Amino acid sequence: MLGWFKRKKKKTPESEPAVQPESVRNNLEAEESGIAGDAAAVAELTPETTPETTPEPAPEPQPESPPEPEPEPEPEQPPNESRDEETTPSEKPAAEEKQEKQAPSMFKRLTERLSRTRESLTQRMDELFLGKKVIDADLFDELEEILVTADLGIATTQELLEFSRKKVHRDGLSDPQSLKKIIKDQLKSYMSGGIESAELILPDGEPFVIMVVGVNGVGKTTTIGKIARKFLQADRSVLLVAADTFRAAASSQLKIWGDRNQIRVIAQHEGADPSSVVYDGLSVAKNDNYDVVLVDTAGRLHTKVNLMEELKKIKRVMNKQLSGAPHEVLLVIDATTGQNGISQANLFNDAVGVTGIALTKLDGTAKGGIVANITRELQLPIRFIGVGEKVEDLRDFDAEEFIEALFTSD
Ligand SMILES: Nc1nc2c(ncn2[C@@H]2O[C@H](COP(=O)(O)OP(=O)(O)O)[C@@H](O)[C@H]2O)c(=O)[nH]1
Ligand SMILES: [Mg+2]
Repeated sequence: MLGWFKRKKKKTPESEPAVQPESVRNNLEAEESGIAGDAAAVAELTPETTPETTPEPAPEPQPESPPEPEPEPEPEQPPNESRDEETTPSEKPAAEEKQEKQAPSMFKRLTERLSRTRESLTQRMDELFLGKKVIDADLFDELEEILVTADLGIATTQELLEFSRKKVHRDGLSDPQSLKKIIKDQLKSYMSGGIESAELILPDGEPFVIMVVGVNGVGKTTTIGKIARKFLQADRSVLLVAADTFRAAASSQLKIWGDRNQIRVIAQHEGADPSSVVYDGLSVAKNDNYDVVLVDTAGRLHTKVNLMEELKKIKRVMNKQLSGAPHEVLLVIDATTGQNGISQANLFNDAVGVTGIALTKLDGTAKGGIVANITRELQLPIRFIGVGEKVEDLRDFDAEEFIEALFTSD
């Protein structure tokens, strides 16, 4: 969990008055499976084209139902999520191997969740290679069609095929299976590009501020709720800041996540200046020594210029309040939007300098090739992937695991 996020120091529990990690953790475990329904119920799915003047009826936040009583006693630490944030880069492969062994069901779940991409990319490739005895021009043509359909993007596809052609030629290969291996390895290399250097370190004695950006409906608020849980499970205190003040429903949705997780949420009235909410939020975070601050922002792209100006201002205010903040500008991209996600990334990157990506909704798409396209085109690390609406469906992105999940023949 949070593999990209290096822990620099461990606070004593007394210095974290805002949350009670132990009880919170138990609570969290108890309601793990119930989270998707409520979040979806208040999700604001404004299409980008919705005119600003036509407010949707804001869905009332669901009344909080008390957490389901947990029938079985929970183990002290969740078995697969307890220690990873201690992982240093050199220890990582061993730790991952261990995790893989401990959690075959997690891996299996990932393969199931990626089934649509597996069908469109790897299974089609398998069918193609099975029917061919030699590597020829026809094979490359058909391969090109498969890769583009899986949303690898034209440029990435061309580069990948060019690389493969050269390697086949240079190594004198003729067996189509060896071509499959070349493609798999190269995809992995695209997906892990730039990630090593992108590790973040918790600042000493100061809150770590994550500014979450992205267009409407991509999954920002839900992703924030899920990330908050990861930090809580790592015994970090978390503060949420509702800087999407555009519609009341947006902060209601965040408050529901906050209530459910017993996390404080800083919010103001609808229409308030988002920068002022952020100012308040960081003041609280500093005064009360929070470890992590997650800032939700608006995503109404049809007023593109205003939105970008607003985000720039938020960023300036953060930095004024806390030098070095935001430590991470996390762009959330909906995998089902395909190439449009790349354009969004460029837009947000130009405005506020994106440092990491959360790619959501990979479960609902056959176009999971977007992962390689994003990492290669944008040279930005993917921190998290979303493969469903449950909390455990937001996973740390691991190129190796992702590729194995796509290529496993199970
Ligand atoms: N299937 C699926 N749905 C997701 C995922 N991530 C978010 N969602 C859903 O996407 C919808 C919009 O999410 P929301 O957080 O409100 O988006 P926001 O407008 O960017 O804040 C909600 O119904 C979420 O439950 C994911 O990884 N898979
Ligand atoms: Mg939102």
